[in-house]
Amino acid sequence: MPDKKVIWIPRRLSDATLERARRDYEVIVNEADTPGTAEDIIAMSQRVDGMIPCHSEHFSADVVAQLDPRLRIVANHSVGVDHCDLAALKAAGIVVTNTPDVLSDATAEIAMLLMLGAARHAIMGDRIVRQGQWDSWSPSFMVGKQMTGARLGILGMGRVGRAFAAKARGFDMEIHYHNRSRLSPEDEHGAIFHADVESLLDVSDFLSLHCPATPDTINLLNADRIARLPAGAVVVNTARGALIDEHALLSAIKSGHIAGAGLDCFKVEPGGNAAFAAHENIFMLPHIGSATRATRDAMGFRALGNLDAFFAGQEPGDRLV
Ligand code: 8YV
Repeated sequence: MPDKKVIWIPRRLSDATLERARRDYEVIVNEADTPGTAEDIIAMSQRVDGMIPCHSEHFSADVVAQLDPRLRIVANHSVGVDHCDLAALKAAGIVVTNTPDVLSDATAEIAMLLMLGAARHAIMGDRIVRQGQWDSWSPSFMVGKQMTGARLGILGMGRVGRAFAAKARGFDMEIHYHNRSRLSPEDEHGAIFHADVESLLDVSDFLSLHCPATPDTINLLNADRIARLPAGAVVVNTARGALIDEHALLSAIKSGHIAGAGLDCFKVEPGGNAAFAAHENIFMLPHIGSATRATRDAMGFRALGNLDAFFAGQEPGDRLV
């Protein structure tokens, strides 16, 4: 029996994932569950053959340049890989994988929660009842924005965008989307394609972002684009904080042009944006889109499956570089 490969797991992954990892590998786990620093990543590269990082471990070009050649694979426990400089990792000959598919439904569920919560004043309503401030009722009390029949714009129609569209169809929403390439009619399920972002924004009573953070998508939703949204639109982001110009969003919330926002991700994480806190029509969550038991197990298993394939001399199913 050959020696087990050594892997580093910098965050506390699900119990089932750790159990399987320990069965098949010699595992170094950061039991403290603190984000791995650049120094940690560089030091660990001398001790391990593979790593299963989360989006909290940053493989910048500078870090990659200092990695020991022992490290051969970074099997991410995430679908997004904006924390990895893929070009640098490729140049260093390190294989990189991610965990697509398995988190699409959980993330789409959180997008739906955020959309409903922002549209129907979930934060204010909860606060009023919870704090014993519910002392009157009237037909004009806490009137929100109806989703049923409204136009939903989906920016980025990849796996999560499509899972979200499927859920939104249950709300009888009219689905519009923009994507780098148009989907096949079978995948569109009647959704209306927009060849450019601007034309999508013009019709998005609700807008949900589902595209990756890349140099091209930073501040994709800027002041000019927010201005194009119909008055009273609701904006949802479960993708990456980098996609939104937060100052522009805040101005549009203050002016009332944007009726509400549902945000699971922020420019600064962890932490978020303190300036949003004064606005109860911004419904915020701390980056928990994929945080369900089933999905955490599936993500861990997907990452391990990629490691298993690589160390067996096969092509990992989710290889990016
Ligand atoms: C994960 C995510 O929780 O997979 C992603 O890209 O943003 C999240 O759903 C996180 O990245 C886990 O590492």
